[in-house]
Amino acid sequence: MVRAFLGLGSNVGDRAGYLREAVRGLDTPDLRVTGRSGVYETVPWGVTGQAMYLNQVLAVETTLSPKALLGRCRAVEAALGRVRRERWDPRTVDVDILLYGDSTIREPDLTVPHADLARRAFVLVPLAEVAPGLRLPDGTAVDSLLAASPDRGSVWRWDDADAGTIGHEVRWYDTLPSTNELARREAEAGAAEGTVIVAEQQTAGRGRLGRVWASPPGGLWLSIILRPNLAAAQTPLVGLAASIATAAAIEETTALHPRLKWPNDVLVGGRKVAGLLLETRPPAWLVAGIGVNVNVAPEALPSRPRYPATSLAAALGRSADRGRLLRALLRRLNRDYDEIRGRGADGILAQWRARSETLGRAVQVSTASETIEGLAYDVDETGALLVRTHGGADRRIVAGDVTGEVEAGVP
Ligand code: BT5
Repeated sequence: MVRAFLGLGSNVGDRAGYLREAVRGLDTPDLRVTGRSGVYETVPWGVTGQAMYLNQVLAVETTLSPKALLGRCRAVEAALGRVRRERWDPRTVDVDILLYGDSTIREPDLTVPHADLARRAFVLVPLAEVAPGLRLPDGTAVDSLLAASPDRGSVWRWDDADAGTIGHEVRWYDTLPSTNELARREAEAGAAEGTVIVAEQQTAGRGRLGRVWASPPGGLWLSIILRPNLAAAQTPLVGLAASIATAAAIEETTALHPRLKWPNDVLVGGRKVAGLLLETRPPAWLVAGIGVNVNVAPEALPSRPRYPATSLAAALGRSADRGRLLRALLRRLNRDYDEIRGRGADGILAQWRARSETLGRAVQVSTASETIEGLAYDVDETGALLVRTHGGADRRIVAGDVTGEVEAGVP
């Protein structure tokens, strides 16, 4: 019996399902699966625009030779539908031999330890979990490789609760002009509801009304393709839900307590940490673009923003985990989006009111045609802001920028 370690990866379709099937296919009398790590989600490495992977590492005990084990891995891949063409093709499931006892093998079709093992956090993290204290044949400790791994932050634990419509496929790009721009094109071309597009940086990130959105590396810049089938007047509710999800995800993954500024800004300590841009062609599609200043240095933010700005890293004094934040956001949005479509606006409005920085304040709201001053006293069932002017008239505002008292409290 030889103890070996296998690496599993999947980035199309029901990824977690493929991993489970692969474990079932591998576990046989001559190849016993004796341990398995948790499932981790990872940013695809070495490519741009591919869906994120799920990865897992298995500990096995086997009587198979290395060649026979390789044949078994290929057979399980083939049974699950993977066609090997290009090295970086999307894969239903990929099964690699990471380690085979203390052997070092250098042959054309088999390199053990696996060539990527020492460098890639998506292998090292689950390997260290399934075999604490493990050393490679040359004596190197897996833990020390992990400590030196540059991409540790691009690997996070996956939760089966993350398997909702929104985020079933998250495509990760290095650089895009604007994730919203690509998402709109993809939505027009028929992309599935819930497809998410993320970019490490944007060269033409945009805010509302044609404004520029600064999108340097370190932030979380994403767009979500939705097909909510709501009346046009109700689409702002999706914006409220997305900003609530953003605030809730920040709260869940950091110690911060974000507040919301109408319509869709997320504030930390009175400063804007995230903004939202909804673009829609009802009833066909709606794209929710979300920009979160995560690990963005204050110098990389606009020097004279319309509203005081900050980043999570600046507020926390340390960097924050973008992957966990992304998943927490998508999980929450899945829930609230279903609720809006099923039960209506009440739950979302209650959550928004509870986090609101705008309600109960004297505000100035600039719309396309005028500036309205008064007390912001509520939002209605479509997400419009209700303001009682100093003259006592009630105004309902569908789109605008809030300034005034809200800013007075900001240093
Ligand atoms: C927004 O606009 O707040 C919407 C931001 C949406 C950005 C996301 S990123 C992913 C997706 N793809 C895109 O191309 N966009 C979306 P608005 O409320 O109009 O705020 C824009 C104003 O905020 C600018 O005029 C600046 O003054 C300021 N600003 C620009 N970049 C900022 C940043 N990174 N953080 C805080 N404020 C910023």
